[in-house]
Amino acid sequence: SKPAKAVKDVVENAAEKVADLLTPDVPGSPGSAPATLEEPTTPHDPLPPKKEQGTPETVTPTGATTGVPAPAKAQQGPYLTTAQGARLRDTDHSLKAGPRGPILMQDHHFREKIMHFDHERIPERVVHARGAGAHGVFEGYGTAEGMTRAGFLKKGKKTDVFVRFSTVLGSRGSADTARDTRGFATKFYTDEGTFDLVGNNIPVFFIQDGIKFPDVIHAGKPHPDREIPQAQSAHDTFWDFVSLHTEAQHHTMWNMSDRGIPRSYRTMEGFGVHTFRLVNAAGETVLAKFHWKPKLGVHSLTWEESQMLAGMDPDYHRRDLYDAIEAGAYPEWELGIQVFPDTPDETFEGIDLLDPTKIVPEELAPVQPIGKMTLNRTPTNFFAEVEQVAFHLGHLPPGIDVTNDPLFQARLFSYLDTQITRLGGPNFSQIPINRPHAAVNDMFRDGLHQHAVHAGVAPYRPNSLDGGNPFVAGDEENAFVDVPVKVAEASKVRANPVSFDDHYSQARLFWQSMSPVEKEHIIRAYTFELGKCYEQAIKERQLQCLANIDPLLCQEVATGLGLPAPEPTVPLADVVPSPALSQVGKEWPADGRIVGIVVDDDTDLDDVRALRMVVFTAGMVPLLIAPHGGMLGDMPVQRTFATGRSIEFDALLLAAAPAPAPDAMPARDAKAGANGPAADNSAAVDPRVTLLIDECWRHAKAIGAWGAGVTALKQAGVTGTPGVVSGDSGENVFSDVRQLMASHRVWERFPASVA
Ligand code: HDE
Repeated sequence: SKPAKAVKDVVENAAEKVADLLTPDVPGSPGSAPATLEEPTTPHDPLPPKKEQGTPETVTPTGATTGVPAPAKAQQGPYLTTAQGARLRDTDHSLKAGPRGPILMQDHHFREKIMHFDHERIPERVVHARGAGAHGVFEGYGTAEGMTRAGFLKKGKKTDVFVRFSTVLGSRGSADTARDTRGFATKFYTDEGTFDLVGNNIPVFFIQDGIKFPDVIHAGKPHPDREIPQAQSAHDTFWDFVSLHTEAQHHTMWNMSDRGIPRSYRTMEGFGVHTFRLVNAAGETVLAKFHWKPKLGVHSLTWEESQMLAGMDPDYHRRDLYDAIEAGAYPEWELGIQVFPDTPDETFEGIDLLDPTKIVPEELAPVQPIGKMTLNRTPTNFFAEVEQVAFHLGHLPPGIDVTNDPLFQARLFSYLDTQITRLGGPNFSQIPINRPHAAVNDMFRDGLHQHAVHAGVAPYRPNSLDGGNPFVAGDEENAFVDVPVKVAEASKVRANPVSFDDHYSQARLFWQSMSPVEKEHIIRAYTFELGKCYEQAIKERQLQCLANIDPLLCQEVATGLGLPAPEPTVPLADVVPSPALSQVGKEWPADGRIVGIVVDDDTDLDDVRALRMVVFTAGMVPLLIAPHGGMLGDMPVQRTFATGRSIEFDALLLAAAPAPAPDAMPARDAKAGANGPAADNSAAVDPRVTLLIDECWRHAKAIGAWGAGVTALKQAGVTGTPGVVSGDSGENVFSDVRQLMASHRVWERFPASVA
């Protein structure tokens, strides 16, 4: 056993280190604090045990305490113990009858350890199983004060948040970059009760009535016989459903667009989808749709990148989120609302606000910013926080209320219900990540996993035994307002309003709003997905839907499938394109982007050192890629030609043209890309570097070179093509590359075949 002094020293040192770790680093508006950005994957010592293993929500980052008593500590003291706290001297050997066994039934430590392990897993979410989460803070701008009484939107008010991003269809272990809708669920721990904004990165949904939800999900999930394909919509049952339930065509169009393969969670928009009702202190109401606008702009992967990532780094989005936060490049979104008058017909400019398959173009109702969210803390324990977080649309603070959107109404049932199975009973709001930061006094008692020790004898109202406690609140005490909306006098029916019958006009609006390169991507996506279907009738039915959206789109996909393009069966809607829907043609900050720098032992290190500082100062993360690992002078090599692959980098800089190493892949003759000029093979460059350039070129990333690096560009045959720059120093080249990165990609490299 260790001498007590040594143990004490270890614990105290660890506590100090943890205190350093827990002190939030300067969040820094990127660019302002270059020193806080660092390559997050540099090998470092294992983290010491946390000083305080109380749950993170006991005291929140903004200093607020939760509304419930401090929870039991998860881990205390330096010694390994049983679950009951008895110190242990051995956990590697079971208690046996002699060294050769058998194991004794009486080994209580063995039984407890294995019993607990056997039950470590809980059911994964029936949808949105794969996700990643982070903590942060929301600050209100005060601009919504006239419209809602919700306190967290008041000017300067700071509220802790926890966000979970997710894919929809895949299992918990599936790849992040599958073509899919992304969940964007935010828990605002407001002083007035938790508000869950459970949105997606796509502003519309597949179905208009929640009763179809099991059906659309059954169609999207793997086939029941073989349980394939995983995390894919490219299969018969999905296209069978969406071509039969044509209301799904608008959402499907978004999925087939670049929105289905985001570059990062940090570059996704978020949408509350449904129309909400806001109510102010005077009881006046407006209808509103919530939007999250990412500071970094909306940006996507290319299809090839997403496929490569699914194999090479299936955790890409999760890693990107956590690396960015750890590097100090805190992701930010502005929360905005589109506001509509609360008229009895609940429409705006002819658009039914209760139809969740419809958007209101931003050009008709601008998104008004009402606050900003910054994600600044990664989870301490993934299971405890990301897996156990439970969102529910009915978690609403005073000032925000529901509408009669039939999808919204169905969700109000589903989210509470699903947690009973997933989290094992009705007390999941007592799990630390789910605890409100407002005081809770709910009269709910007992049930599985009850953690509270409720005092008092009268959990009912009114009572005379507990002093009348709890009391009900009125307007003065900021009670929740169920807006007394009139309900139409009507018969019970299973039917939709007539306005829900238009299934194509907005899919057409989306298509017509895309730039040529985005249209090209959509065509390729439909052609790929339908090409993966076996049933001819399904392909034909979906082509009919495309014909009803846009004949050109239909024709292009039909050609790819080798099928005739049908004529439209509905009149084509006359739509006014919405430029806000396109991701191309705008400029954005490139904070937290990754810049790969190819160097070798002959490279001028002073130049590279200066370049790294400039990249840091620009708020980006430079990664040195060299033929071997270890150090290059005083700088760490972060990727080698064996471990670095193009998909990780947003831009590539070359300071070297390293000769082929013995372990390199065989060289190829000429540039493989269909649109690139022929390669110059006069200088032999390591083919892995050529591949790096080739892929970055194909994926329309900015590429720059100086010195020997220019030879590598020549060898790859990309010199003189759009977005490939050279200069006389790293700094010089980076200033051009930085400009190119503002547009996210060098779009000219995609020669689109459609106008
Ligand atoms: Fe969900 N959805 N959903 N959904 N949803 C769930 O709740 C459901 C819908 C969304 O990170 C489940 O706790 C129904 C629209 C997100 O924990 C479940 C309907 C939108 C998440 C459920 C919808 C969403 C979920 C599964 C149709 C965007 C992940 C686990 C009426 C506005 C939340 C859980 C997280 C999760 C039901 C439609 C977003 C089964 C019945 C529309 C982001 O309750």
